[in-house]
Amino acid sequence: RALVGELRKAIAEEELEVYYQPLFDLKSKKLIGAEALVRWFHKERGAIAPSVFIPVAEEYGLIDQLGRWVLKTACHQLVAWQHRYSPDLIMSVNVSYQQFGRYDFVACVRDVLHASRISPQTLHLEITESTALIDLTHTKSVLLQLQSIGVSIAMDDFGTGYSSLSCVKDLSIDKLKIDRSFITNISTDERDAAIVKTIIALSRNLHMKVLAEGVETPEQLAKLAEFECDEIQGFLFSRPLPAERFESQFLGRT
Ligand code: G
Ligand code: G
Ligand code: MN
Ligand code: NA
Repeated sequence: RALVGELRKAIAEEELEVYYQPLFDLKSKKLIGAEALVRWFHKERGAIAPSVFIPVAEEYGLIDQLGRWVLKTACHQLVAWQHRYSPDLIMSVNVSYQQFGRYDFVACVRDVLHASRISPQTLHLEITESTALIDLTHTKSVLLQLQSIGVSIAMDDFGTGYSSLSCVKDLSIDKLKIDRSFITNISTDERDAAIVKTIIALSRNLHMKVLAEGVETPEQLAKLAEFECDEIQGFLFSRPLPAERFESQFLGRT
């Protein structure tokens, strides 16, 4: 596909941009940090969605380079914000299965931490259940290595995989990010509400943090408060924003 060549060029010429979506503590409503989300603004075609180009990058072996660039960019942004605003701010970065599967992934994370000088405790890496289950032995080892450095692991899109419970049984996970498909109807569908409540209880019992993704309405937020979810993210608070807008909107006024 022609898109591959263009993507290769976009990565090389840094035509990509990292956007940031705020993460909040539900109880205190305080900003915790951000999730880094890559964006591609093509000169002629305009914005190309990650759901279009991430799979292309994965298929054609570009995701490792792209992922490293996002990680590096997000960590450098974080260190600037930590200096200016608060040393406790965290950055959550998505990791694709191909990046995660590489023998030098931990070394790459270590390099980026070293270069940016952020405290490892403020970096969270998001992996999906399907990534985790490709090679459980590898996953266990990588998670332990990352956690021994101090990096936290979040299970992204939690609940949508084929063996969500096996993941939390066998792996050391710091945070569950409840997939937004469970949040959408939480205030109207008792079954969805029961599932979310149960995932929150699961997190508590296994000493994991829990975040609800895709919060779009005050009604959903009220349910999540009732269930005592720890953290929230979604369009109700903000869409992913370019760094400058994130800063002026969520950090500038602290
Ligand atoms: O931001 P948006 O909702 O359009 O993202 C669509 C998908 O692309 C999501 O599944 C998200 O996790 C993924 N995505 C966004 N940024 C990155 C990134 O930097 N690396 C990887 N691997 N996936 C990303
Ligand atoms: O797969 P992952 O959870 O990393 O995907 C994150 C994506 O979800 C982001 O690209 C972001 O654009 C999208 N997203 C974030 N909040 C909301 C929301 O409240 N509603 C919807 N529909 N999408 C959201
Ligand atoms: Mn994510
Ligand atoms: Na998700």
